[in-house]
Amino acid sequence: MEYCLAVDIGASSGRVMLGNLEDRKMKLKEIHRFANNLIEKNGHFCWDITRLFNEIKTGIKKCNQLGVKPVSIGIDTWAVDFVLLDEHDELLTDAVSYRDPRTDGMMEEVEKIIMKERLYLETGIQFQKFNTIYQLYAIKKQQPEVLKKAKTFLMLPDYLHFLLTGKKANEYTNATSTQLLNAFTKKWDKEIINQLDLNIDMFQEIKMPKDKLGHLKPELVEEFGFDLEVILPATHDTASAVLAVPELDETIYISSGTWSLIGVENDFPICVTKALDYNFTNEGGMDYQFRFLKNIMGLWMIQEVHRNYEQKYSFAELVDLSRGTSNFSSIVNVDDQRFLKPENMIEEIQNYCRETNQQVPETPGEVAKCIFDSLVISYVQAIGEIEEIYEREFSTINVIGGGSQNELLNQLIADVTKKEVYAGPIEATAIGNLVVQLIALGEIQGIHEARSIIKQSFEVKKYVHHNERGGL
Ligand code: LFR
Repeated sequence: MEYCLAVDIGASSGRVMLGNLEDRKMKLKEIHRFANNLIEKNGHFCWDITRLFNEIKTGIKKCNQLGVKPVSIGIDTWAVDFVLLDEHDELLTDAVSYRDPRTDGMMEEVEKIIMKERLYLETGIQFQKFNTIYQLYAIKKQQPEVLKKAKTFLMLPDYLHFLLTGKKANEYTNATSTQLLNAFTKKWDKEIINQLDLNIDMFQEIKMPKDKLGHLKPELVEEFGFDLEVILPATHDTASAVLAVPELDETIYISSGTWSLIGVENDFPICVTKALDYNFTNEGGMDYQFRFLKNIMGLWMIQEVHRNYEQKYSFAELVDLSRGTSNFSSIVNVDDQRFLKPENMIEEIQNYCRETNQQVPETPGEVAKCIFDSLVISYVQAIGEIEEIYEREFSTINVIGGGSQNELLNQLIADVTKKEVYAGPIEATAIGNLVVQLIALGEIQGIHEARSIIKQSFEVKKYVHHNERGGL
């Protein structure tokens, strides 16, 4: 019975989870949890990557107190963000966040060089102004000397794995989110990279989930008192999360966290015009599956509101307060870029309502209701687009991730879509991360078996629509 460590870092918190199989059921124990947030550094919004690495080390050391020696570790985070290293493998850049405005206008600049349609046909990736391609182009325009010195490009989980092992690689699922990987060859798209005059040599070999990257550096083995092998999970958190959807055949998933990722799984990328028009992406997954999905602004909005109210109300209280405002019905377009990183989310929502001649939310309950209702409207629209492209209806929706604990939202989704909603597992991302390590270790035979083990191991709640309500 092997123990593995899954490190899952999201935009608002990270956790180190210890996992193993017992009687063909998966056991999961959170051994360390830490906060994550944006910090302002050198004029940019950044992630505190040094602190995050120290938190990972703290988590690993906790195994000693528990008397457990795991054999492997894998790290996942959000996508698109990266660091550049110089010839001495020192950081040339901060870990700038995708919410930083440095990419403003970059999508338009890149479009002058590569036609949108072509970029989509080659990469299958949606157009988001924060994609790696636009972040790299921003560096090229704003700090050309940095790009000239860059010898290594690593996405954030790649960099954290490098700090553990000293080994460099670009993991496939995360690399697809750069919009620089060819969806068909599954390799770096040299033509696109050359056309943008980016140094092709800084990109590393693409490695797949399940590949073994290497063992810990000797100094870390000494510090922890035991060795670990880095087994690459799907390092893009959404790729890991979707692996943990218990049954995918008939269902639309919503990976619900800071973002809501809504879509279906496929054997091939879908790059038809409609998919481009609706801005759906085809992100790479385990075993070369594709996640055809759409990014919806997600719980980020309520997380920011929670922060703006100076944590005076818990998330559960905001949900409860929203229940008492049934007459309030203003809606915002959650996908409007103004909500990506506004100075103050409450004021941004209020201004939107004012500008669109709707009732302005004043109380915390009204603000929360406006967010939840608006999210559900956006889900319904995305589901309609998926069904239109697939020319079929899906009967169920599986909500996974931290957001699947929001019962109000789950019920609302069921009421409005009239589909059955299954909620859970909550720790989908860590579970998906772990199963890949367990597959690599030969403890699970493949993703099909993994999904059936997950189904037997974790609670999934069912929501059916209330006919009498049926709508917002
Ligand atoms: C979710 C996620 C999304 C990605 C966004 C930015 O955590 O990874 O999949 O589009 O963050 O990286």
